[in-house]
Amino acid sequence: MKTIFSGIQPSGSVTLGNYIGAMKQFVELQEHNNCYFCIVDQHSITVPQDRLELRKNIKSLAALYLAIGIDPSKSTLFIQSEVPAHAQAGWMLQCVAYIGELERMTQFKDKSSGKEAVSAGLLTYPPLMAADILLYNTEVVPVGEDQKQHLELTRDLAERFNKKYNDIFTIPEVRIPKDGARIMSLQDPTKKMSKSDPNTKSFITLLDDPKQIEKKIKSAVTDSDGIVEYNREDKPGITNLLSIYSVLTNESIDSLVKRYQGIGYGVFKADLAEVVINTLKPIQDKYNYYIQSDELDSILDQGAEKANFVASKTIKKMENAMGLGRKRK
Ligand code: ATP
Ligand code: LTN
Repeated sequence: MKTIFSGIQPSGSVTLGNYIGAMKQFVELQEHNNCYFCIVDQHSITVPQDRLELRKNIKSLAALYLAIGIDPSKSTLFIQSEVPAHAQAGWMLQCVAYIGELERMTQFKDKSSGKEAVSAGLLTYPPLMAADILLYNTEVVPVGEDQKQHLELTRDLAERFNKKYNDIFTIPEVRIPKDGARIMSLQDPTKKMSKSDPNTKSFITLLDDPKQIEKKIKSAVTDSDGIVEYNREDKPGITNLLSIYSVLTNESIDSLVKRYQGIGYGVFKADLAEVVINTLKPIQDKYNYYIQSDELDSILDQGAEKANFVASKTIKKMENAMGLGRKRK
């Protein structure tokens, strides 16, 4: 049994990329591990958010966690801002991190490039993420490929803290799925599918209805040669669709390629739309139940209580190690 931590930002509607790259693994992992799943709302305000929209997205993400199969009797589900230790530990770790290493993060470079006003929080996002992870003595962090660099920094910060102050942190391992670790945008298959992409045709959300799913897959950018083939370099569009098809059905890419030989993209896309619709239908039914249920608030209250209990102990250790305040037991 290992301690697992992962987080998702309530920065929009959860996409098929988030599901395949991260959430799908959460459900398997909770069976034999001590899992914490977090709605990282403090991370989402590193870029501008509408307050009412953010509130809606937080609740919606909580309901989605439950809808995909997170079981509150097995996992701790909570909201980051309801556990003050995250911001406290985030600050201490900002003081351990160097500006240079934060500026080298590709997510920071991508999200800040071309923007006039870039918040300081966007730069100091990774120490807060490290805090999320290190507060719970996390051993494994399941995430998509794009978070690998942040995980390496988390390990560096933990090692640096342990060496400089006191050996209190467990060094976490990253866990990236073998298939589907990087689902690409349906409109630009060289970019990752992202829930904050302004072009809504570029992603499928877990709450899209069948008509929207059909439309988005039908208009997914491919190429003009009409051959269903896996080739990341030359045919990124159809390759991305093949990956989605394969992870959702467990049918191998080879078998799919054989099955669709000589058949055009139209049929392939129509079949894929059906696969996606059928995968999402039970999730959407459960979502509709949870989003209206009082259970949601009590699950989040219990989650925050459990997380607070564990995280506040780590805060005491961190403060003692750094010499903050007065000695506490
Ligand atoms: P944003 O666009 O607002 O930055 P996002 O869609 O990238 O958000 P996050 O909340 O940052 O989503 O990520 C949640 C989890 O989903 C992370 O583990 C991340 O690695 C994973 N993930 C995000 N996008 C993809 C993708 N396109 N393919 C696979 N995994 C993904
Ligand atoms: N940075 C992540 C979200 C995130 C996270 C975490 C993931 C915040 N804290 C802790 C794993 C563990 C993202 O942008 N996807």
